[in-house]
Amino acid sequence: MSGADASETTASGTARRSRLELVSDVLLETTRFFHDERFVQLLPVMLGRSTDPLGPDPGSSILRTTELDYLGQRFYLMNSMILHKQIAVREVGPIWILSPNVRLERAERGRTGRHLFEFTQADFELPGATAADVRSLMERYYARLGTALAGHPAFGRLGVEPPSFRPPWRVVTTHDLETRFGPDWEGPASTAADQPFWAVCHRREFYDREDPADPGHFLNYDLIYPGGYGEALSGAEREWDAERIRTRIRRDGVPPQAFRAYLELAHDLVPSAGAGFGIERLVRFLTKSPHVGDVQFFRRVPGETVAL
Ligand code: ASN
Repeated sequence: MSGADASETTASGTARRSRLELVSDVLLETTRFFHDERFVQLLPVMLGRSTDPLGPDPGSSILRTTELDYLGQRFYLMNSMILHKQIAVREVGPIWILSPNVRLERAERGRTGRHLFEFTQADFELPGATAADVRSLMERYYARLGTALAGHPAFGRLGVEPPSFRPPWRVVTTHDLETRFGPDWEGPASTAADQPFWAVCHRREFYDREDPADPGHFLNYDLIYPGGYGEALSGAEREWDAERIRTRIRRDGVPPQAFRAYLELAHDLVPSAGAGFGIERLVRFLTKSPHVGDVQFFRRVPGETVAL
C-alpha cells in the first residue's frame, strides 16, 4: 500500500469511527429523552403474525414482505411495529421501541442515498395524543439532541457543522407541496428548505386516521430534513375503530388474512398517535454523509453485495 493510500484508508477509517460514535451517542440521548418523558421502552420483535403493509403508499417500493413458517404458524418479518404498538399502548401507556425493520426494497432504491433494506427506527406511541402533541414532542427531542451533541468531537473530525435545529417547524400539506414541487416533491422540497419541516395529510396505510371533520384528509405527518436529505420520520393519529379498520383494509386491497391476528386483538383499541424515525437517516443527516449506508458498520444498501 502506498503512503497516500494508507493515509486515505486511515482518514476513511476515522470518518467511519466518527459516524459510529455519533450513532452511539444518538442512541444514548434518545434513550434519555424518552426515559425523561416517561415512556416505557419495549424490546422489539422481529417476527409477527401481522405487520405493517407499507401501503398503499406511492413512496413505498418493497418487493415483498418476507414470510416464514415456524412450528405450524405463519410469521412475517417486521416491516414496522405499528400494529404491535397499537396493541401495546392501550395496556402500557406511552411506549417506545428501538425496532429493527426489514424492507426488501428494489435495487434502484440503493441509489437514493436514503434507503436501506435493514435499518433501525425509534418507534413510539402515546395514548390520547394528537398530531400536534407528537409534532411538539419531536421538536423538543431534536432541540435537546442538538444541544447535547453540539460539542461532539466527531463533527470536527468529519469537517461538518454540528446541527442547528430551530423549531417550531413549518407545517405544509402534501397538496401544497405537490402544487409547488410536483408529485415527487420530497427531494426538491427538502433541497429548498433550510430547517426541517412537517409534511401533513397523505393518503396512506389503513392505520392512519382520516380526519372525521374533513373526509379524504388524513391526520398524519412526515418530518422532512432540509438540504435534500429527505424524510426523517413518519407517523399519525391512528384509526382505532375496529369496524373502520376492517373497511379500510378491504378498501386498500391488502390481503385480509395477513391482518387476521391483528384484527382479533384490535376490538378495543384506544385513540393514540405516534411516529418512527430512522436512526441511520438521522445520523446521515447530522454527519452529511453521502449515503445512509455510510453510518452502518454492516452496510445494508439495496442492490449492493453484502460483506457479512
Ligand atoms: N413507524 C411508523 C409509524 O409509527 C410506521 C412505519 O414505519 N411505516 O407510523
